[in-house]
Amino acid sequence: MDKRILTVQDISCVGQCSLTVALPVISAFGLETAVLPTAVLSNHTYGYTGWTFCDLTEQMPAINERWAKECVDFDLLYTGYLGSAKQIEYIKTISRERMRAGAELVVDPVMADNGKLYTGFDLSFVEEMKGLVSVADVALPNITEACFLTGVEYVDGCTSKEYVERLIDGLKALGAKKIVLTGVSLEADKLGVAVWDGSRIEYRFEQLIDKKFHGTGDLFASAFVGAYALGDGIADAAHFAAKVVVSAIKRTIGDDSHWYGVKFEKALPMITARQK
Ligand code: PXL
Repeated sequence: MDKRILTVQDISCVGQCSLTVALPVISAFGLETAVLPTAVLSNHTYGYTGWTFCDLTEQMPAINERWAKECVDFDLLYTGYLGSAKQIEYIKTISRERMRAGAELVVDPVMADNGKLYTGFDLSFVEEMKGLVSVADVALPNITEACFLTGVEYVDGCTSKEYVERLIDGLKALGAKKIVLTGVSLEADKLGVAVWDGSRIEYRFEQLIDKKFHGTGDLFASAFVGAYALGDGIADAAHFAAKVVVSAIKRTIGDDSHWYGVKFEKALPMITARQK
């Protein structure tokens, strides 16, 4: 039987992030992808001056009830940007009730970057997110999110293995079984991931491109989920996802009008090429 993925995150109608990235990217792996939108926004909240926000929290139990009647189930549940802290409780229920045997919960605790929480998130949301990370099979934070989750101070730019391992230890203590920590830099010209696979830490790096783009975390997580669901080991899946992000950034970087996201569509052929 083919794998069926459920991804839970917002629809930002414009801005190349969250569901408008996850759905095409995971589908490009040849995987069936179902969605549970957490909110609908006119555009994402990073760099725009305002946005509309329609919270879909109470749709979640209603949709889950329908799915229960139709016996809908999933092989992997991947969560991203949430619309409210209450959604965490509903996701835990869906994860208990809608998963096939052996299914995994991948949690990207989307809430912060560059040392700061995103607009709309506060420390009480961080506390709730710790509860979701505690039941994750794979937690996928960036360095800033890992700092908020573990209480370790944020360090910008190059860090040490000792610092990275302190973050990983903190995430393990929360209960995450496997960890993919993104945005790791140990040398000035390299950026990559630190992966805890449940027994050891592995580092994978790509050339640093010294320009930040919005939505790359969602692109990374979506490409990771696709590769992981196809059977790649966790470090290989993370490394493939990093290559997808680098490719999308390279296709975006010369176009100054394209400030709101990356041209991930240009990287889709390297994903469809993997279809089995
Ligand atoms: O890429 C993360 C993200 C997703 N969705 C919305 C966002 C952000 C980050 O700011 O604002 C609505």
